[in-house]
Amino acid sequence: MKPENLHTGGIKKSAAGIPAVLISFKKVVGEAGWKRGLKALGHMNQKKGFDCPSCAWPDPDDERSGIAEYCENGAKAIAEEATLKKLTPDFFAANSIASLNELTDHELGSKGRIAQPMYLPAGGHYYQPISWDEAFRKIATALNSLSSPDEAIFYTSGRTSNEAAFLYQLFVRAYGTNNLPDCSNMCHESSGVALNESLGIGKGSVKLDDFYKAEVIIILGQNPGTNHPRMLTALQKAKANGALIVSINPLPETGLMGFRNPQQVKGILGIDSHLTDVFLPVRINGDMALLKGLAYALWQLGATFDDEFIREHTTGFDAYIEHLKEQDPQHLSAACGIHWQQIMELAHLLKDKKKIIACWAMGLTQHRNAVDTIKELVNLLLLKGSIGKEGAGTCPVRGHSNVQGDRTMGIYEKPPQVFLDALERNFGFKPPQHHGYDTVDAIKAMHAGRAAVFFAMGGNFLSATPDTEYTAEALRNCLLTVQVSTKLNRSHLVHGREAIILPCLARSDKDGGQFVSCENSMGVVQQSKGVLEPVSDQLLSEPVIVCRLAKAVLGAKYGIMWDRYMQHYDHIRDDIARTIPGFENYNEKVRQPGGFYLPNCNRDGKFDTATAKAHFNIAPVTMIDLADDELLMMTIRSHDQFNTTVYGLDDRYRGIYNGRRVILMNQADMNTRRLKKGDVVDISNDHGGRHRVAEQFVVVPYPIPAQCVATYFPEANVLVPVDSVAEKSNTPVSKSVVVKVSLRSQ
Ligand SMILES: Nc1nc2c(c(=O)[nH]1)N[C@H]1C(S)=C(S)[C@@H](COP(=O)(O)OP(=O)(O)OC[C@H]3O[C@@H](n4cnc5c(=O)[nH]c(N)nc54)[C@H](O)[C@@H]3O)O[C@H]1N2
Ligand SMILES: Nc1nc2c(c(=O)[nH]1)N[C@H]1C(S)=C(S)[C@@H](COP(=O)(O)OP(=O)(O)OC[C@H]3O[C@@H](n4cnc5c(=O)[nH]c(N)nc54)[C@H](O)[C@@H]3O)O[C@H]1N2
Ligand SMILES: [Mo]
Repeated sequence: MKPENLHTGGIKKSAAGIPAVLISFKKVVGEAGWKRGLKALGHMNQKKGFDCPSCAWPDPDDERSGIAEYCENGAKAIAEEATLKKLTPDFFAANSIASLNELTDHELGSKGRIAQPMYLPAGGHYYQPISWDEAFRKIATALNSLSSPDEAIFYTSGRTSNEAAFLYQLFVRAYGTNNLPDCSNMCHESSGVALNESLGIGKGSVKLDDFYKAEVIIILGQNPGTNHPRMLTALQKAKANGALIVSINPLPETGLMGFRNPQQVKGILGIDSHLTDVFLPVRINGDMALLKGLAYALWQLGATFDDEFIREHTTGFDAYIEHLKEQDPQHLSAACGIHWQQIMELAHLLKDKKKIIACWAMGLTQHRNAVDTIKELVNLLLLKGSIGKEGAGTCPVRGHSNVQGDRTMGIYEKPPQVFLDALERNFGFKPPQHHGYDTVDAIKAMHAGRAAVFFAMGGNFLSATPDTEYTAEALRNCLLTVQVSTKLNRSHLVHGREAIILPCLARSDKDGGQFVSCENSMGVVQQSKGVLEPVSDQLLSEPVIVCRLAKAVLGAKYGIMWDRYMQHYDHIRDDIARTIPGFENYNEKVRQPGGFYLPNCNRDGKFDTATAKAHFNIAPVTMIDLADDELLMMTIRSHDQFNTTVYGLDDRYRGIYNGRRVILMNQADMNTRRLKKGDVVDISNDHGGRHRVAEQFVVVPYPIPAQCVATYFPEANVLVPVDSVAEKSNTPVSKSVVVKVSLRSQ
């Protein structure tokens, strides 16, 4: 980006409204044409249509909006998929890897859908067409030549359907490894670990309906206006029903401040509903101190806890109170950057409330102490008896549209023993019993030469993972890298000695007459059936890709019925039904309009922990010490991207246009560094003996707490050290990266 092209305006006061509707239509029609575009939009999130490939926010259980059950960013995701542009062999013959590498992520993605399998020979500079059979043969040869199955890595992104995910893990375990890292390792892993340990289930407990019955909704470290826009509709309804909305975020995120519902007359007329009642601009990673402060304040007020719930359903309460007594409110206040008075005021507001929902996303999960912070949030809910009753509970808002389903299907490097035993019982082979690599361990294994074949079911491993340069070295170390993809991305260009791209059908594409199914953020499983004519007859569905790969690698080994699965996906669902609890009569239940809820012990007021009780957790407040010249950086999403897919260069709600290499800074921090708006800086750090630099970022003054800065993911991933990870979950610490900035001499 040339810095002079960037321009900034004010932060928008409200999200959505008419501009969002216009942008949706323009984007979809621009890529797919009127007929195809409107067909796609008309079927998105409808009971007979397909699941939006964007976020995992649930659809309403009852009535779906007749006009549109999607949001601006869902529309952008569909425009991305439904595009009529495609990459023919001529495109690859005309563009070398080196020349493609010159393009930005936005330019790469906008080239179109990958239309046939492509192969990059060792030492080659151009991808060339390859037949499906030949591609599978090459992958099988590579996999079968490794000295151990543990030298192969099988990554999954979160768009993969339940059917594809189940087959994929089945194949990978039959091949002989648990090396199944996934995007969840970088996303809500910390939530899964914390919730499992404290409450006995790694998923959230609320249903959409609970939002409408809640007295308080606390939203921490989440920007729903951009990343889960349909959540704003739920918040608007919750607020109309009297809920108090508390937002805890270093930034005043537009969607949380105000919202114009594009489906309501008032919204169309430009009238905002103000969503947030209490906004606490916490310092980056200050949540632990803030939550502990809140618990302390509630305890001081007295008679604010649900004693009966605590007595009957929890352990560790007395020890937790002893721990609270040791806290120093002024220290907690300083650590989170929120005045003690404000924390006390919030405690007063919560004093008599019994139905609290806590929502959170990456602002809590991607820190070193993420697991403990989420457990501290659970402590608050336990104090208030806010789990296992209507209008209350945990709501970790998931990212990718089927990331939760992929986990349920067994995409996990640390599979529980009961799951492995069920596989053994049903499929006649003994799955590997030792744990595999998660994402960070996989990068390290490839870097150290302990893994040599990398296979990705979707995603963009190079750009999504931390320490881009280090990860690039790791991928280049491989003998073979394979990407099952819809669109071109950086992971096709930074590759192993040989590389293969396998193009697949996307969510909105017709797949014969077949449908697949997905699980949303609230544990509802429902079917998804594509409606668009695929752009090429060379595309295969993900389930078919896995079956053909499995046949090529395993042959008839173990007698697994790969051919039958390909004939009809009902056969896959039948085998899921007999392997995974909660999926009994899968084929029948998934055909009910709107799908079905999976069992959830917390929802029923139960805790599947060793003690059958919920646990209060005791953990210290840890501070990240910053030297005078250091800043704490969070890497966040702009309004115009889905993870590493960059839709455009604007972040409309934050008032940033035509540029992504920006660093949002507090004016006081700019002053001490003698920086002014528009200056171009390099951002750097030294960690673990490695010097990292991200060059040429434009300074944008922004209301962000002192010593905190924000940049966009994935541009700033070069700065996230691979060995800076969350305790227990091993999630890369993408939201508290210690950096320095220096003015570039121009
Ligand atoms: N349109 C669109 N939708 C998406 C995605 C997308 O890229 N684009 N990505 C999908 C995926 S995979 C995911 S995981 C989700 C991500 O959804 P989010 O988690 O909302 O995404 P981020 O942009 O990472 O935003 C993190 C938010 O946390 C705040 N934050 C950062 N650090 C802290 C902190 O220390 N404390 C607190 N309290 N807040 C903090 C940031 O200011 C920001 O508002 O969205 C999903 N949906
Ligand atoms: N610094 C920093 N890093 C982060 C984050 C952060 O907040 N900060 N967030 C992390 C999070 S929460 C996540 S979830 C990860 C995301 O990591 P990934 O899931 O690996 O990345 P995506 O950008 O979502 O993957 C996009 C690619 O998926 C492919 N694709 C799209 N649809 C399909 C499909 O239907 N099938 C197949 N096979 N392929 C498809 C396309 O080729 C596209 O280029 O990134 C993580 N990385
Ligand atoms: Mo995510």
